[in-house]
Amino acid sequence: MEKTWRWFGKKDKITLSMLRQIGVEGIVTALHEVPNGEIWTEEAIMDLKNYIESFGLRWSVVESLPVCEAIKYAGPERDKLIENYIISLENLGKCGIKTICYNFMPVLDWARTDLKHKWDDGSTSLYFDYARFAYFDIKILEREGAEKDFPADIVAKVEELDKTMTPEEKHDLVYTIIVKTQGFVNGNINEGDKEPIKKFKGLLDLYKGIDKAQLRENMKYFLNAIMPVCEKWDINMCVHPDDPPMEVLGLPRIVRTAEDIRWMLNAVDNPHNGLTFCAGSLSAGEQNDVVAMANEFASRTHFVHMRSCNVLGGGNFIEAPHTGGRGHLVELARIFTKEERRRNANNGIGLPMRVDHGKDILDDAVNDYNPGYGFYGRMLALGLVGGMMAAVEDELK
Ligand code: DNO
Repeated sequence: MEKTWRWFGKKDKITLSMLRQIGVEGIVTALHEVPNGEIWTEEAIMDLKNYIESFGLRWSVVESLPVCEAIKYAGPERDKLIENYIISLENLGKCGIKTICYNFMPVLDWARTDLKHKWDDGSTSLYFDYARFAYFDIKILEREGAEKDFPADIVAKVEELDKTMTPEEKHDLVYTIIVKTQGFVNGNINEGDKEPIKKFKGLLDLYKGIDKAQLRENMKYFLNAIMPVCEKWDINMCVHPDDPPMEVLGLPRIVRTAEDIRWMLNAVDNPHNGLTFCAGSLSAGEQNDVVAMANEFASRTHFVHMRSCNVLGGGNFIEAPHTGGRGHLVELARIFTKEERRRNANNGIGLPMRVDHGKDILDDAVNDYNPGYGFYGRMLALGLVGGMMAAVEDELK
């Protein structure tokens, strides 16, 4: 697999020359300054591409070309937004960038409740505490009917928490769930937004009456509309699984399970409609057998995220070191390396892989990196996963 790295553009403190030194081959990035829904021009794409190439690297993957909410909930402006999306794809195709990651999660991209969960050794990981998430939903958003979406023991924990949560803790929880984890991925709420909770509730309202079946229809509509431009430029679309792979905040989520992925690949049965195999997101769901899913979906996987979670019971999970957890990354390295060889025999296209989130170690804690995207932790993870890949290459000789 091609060793890639998520880089947040010229403003990223982690520079391309640093990445060259640690064995990165390809870059995963986006035109982060372009607001969702606007066209990515050929000039802007070429400018960034040339910059990346001037460091001896390749722009391997776009993560993400965001899909606007109105496309997801089928608002009146959806066709215009899809038209813009197609023009952006066309421009990317012209510039030779052909692997595009996106997601179809309503309102909330990934969710965590704690960005600095401590391990005994002093390092920290991202963490999801189901009861705290329920607290946000029931007590802070005060979403109508939210209690009914949680098991009784979680609702009881929420009542307990309510006795002790300080205003600072409440503020941190809101900031973590809807601001800090969202803004940098072109999310809906950005640093400095006034009244983020009000804005967030307004977004949730857009999905009233949209159930799983309707969201699936809307995804199918979107995919059918973009397939011709993907075929024209040999672009592979790869949907990112829902993170975590569960329903949240009363919103439907449709890329959570093997059954969901099977549905979406079959609904638009075109090789350009593919998957980002995010082992981290998938392994956070107890229902998911990650290795079985990798075997089943390898032929439609166009991008791999190597990361692993430990499920802790009661809906909680922690991001594990890359050698541990339910992601079984060694086996995934085997499966996807074999898949890459099969494809190389067919058409010479390599399979890009990035290590996803690392733990925060060493100086990561003092640098204000985007959550999950520290330098040292990811460098260590790349070393670990790179070692797995080298061992697999050796096995397959
Ligand atoms: C978080 C990421 C997600 C992902 C998008 C893809 O760290 O995994 O934000 O990039 O969902 O569209």
